Amino acid sequence: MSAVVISGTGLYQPPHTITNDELVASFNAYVDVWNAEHAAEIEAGTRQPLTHSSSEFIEKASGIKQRYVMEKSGILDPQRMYPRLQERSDDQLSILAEIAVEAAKKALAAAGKTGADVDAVICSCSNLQRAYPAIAIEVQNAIGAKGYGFDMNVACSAATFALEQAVNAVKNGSAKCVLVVNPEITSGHQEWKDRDCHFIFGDVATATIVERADTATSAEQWEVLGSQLATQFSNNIRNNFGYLNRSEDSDPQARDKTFRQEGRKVFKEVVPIASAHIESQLEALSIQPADVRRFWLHQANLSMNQLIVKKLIGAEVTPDVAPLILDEYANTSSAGSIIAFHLHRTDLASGDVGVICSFGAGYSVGSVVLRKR
Ligand code: CO8
Repeated sequence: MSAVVISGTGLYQPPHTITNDELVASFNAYVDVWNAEHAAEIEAGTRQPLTHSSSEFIEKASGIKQRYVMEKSGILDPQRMYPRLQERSDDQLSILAEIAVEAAKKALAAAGKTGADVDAVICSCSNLQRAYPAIAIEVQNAIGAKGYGFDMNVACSAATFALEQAVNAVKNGSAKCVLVVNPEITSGHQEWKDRDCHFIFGDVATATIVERADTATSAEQWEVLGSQLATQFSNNIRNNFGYLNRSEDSDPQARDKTFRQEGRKVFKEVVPIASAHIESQLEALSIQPADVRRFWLHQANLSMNQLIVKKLIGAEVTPDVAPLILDEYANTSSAGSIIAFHLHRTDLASGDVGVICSFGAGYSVGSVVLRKR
């Protein structure tokens, strides 16, 4: 059996950025208007006033300085606070497929492949634009790929879970060359009016080519030494948006129909889960954590990543060991660890080992151990 490699990755970066200062200015304007509108109830003590957000808090608590978004004016409009996206006709490429295709083109070029070389497409992300036809099949059609495509969703762990499906497909022979895409338009389901989480997410798309080593021709290849997935039920990150909302006669604008979390609980509970997960996978592969050259981790929180890696290697964590991209991109859900891998790997030497690891809603955690060829 040929080894399985990652032979190329690609990144699509949306055209607009929102800095923390811009975000906080619009949020605070919304708060002032809301408090003025509810002044009588606030005065009577029947409603609590909303509180201003702050850039200092955001950067200190999370490490985030800015985020990329598909559309900016709607998010920053205090009367609206979500993006303004144009509805497209059924014969146009959907926006989620479009950004996936942009990332895919770059990954294909990096791997020295064309769409015709691909015989499976997996679209894996935390928010799918529609129920069907699958976005993956639309991407398959747009790039001229053969074989099959399907969508899957494991929230922030969607990329690593999809990589395992891609590796298994190549190993068992159901595909020779798999394109995994992670289009994340998180701005559509972020709650921009909630001070606790309005700063968390950004939009982006990533793509990865997984193929047999004996067909790979790219200059840079990463052998997949193993992958490991785990889930454990938690309500601490949740979104109740879904196709039964109409039948339930529930309010489509209700708070539970967008992203919400108990951030502090998630932080506390997921750090030990993620570090134990990586440790057990490395042990199974007879690799010492201290021998891992780089950890490309899910990008939700700077301190969280430092704690996870510190638990593993028993030393202070430098950006060289665990690179950070969330300062520029914010949390891009499933795409975060792939962006880190995409942007921070060329300096590694042949034989170096690295770990891609994602963790988040579910809870879910997925890790993929790679060795540079
Ligand atoms: N500005 C100023 N002050 C604030 C703000 C704000 N914006 N927000 C909260 N505060 C205040 C609070 O009121 C509190 O004040 P006090 O101490 O007086 O009560 C104080 O700051 C501390 O608040 P927190 O305890 O909430 O702050 P934390 O230090 O815990 O930081 C974080 C909050 C940054 C959210 C942090 O808890 C965190 O990063 N946790 C980890 C979260 C995580 O990893 N989540 C993963 C979710 S992503 C995922 O799984 C993908 C889901 C699918 C994507 C969907 C896309 C939309």
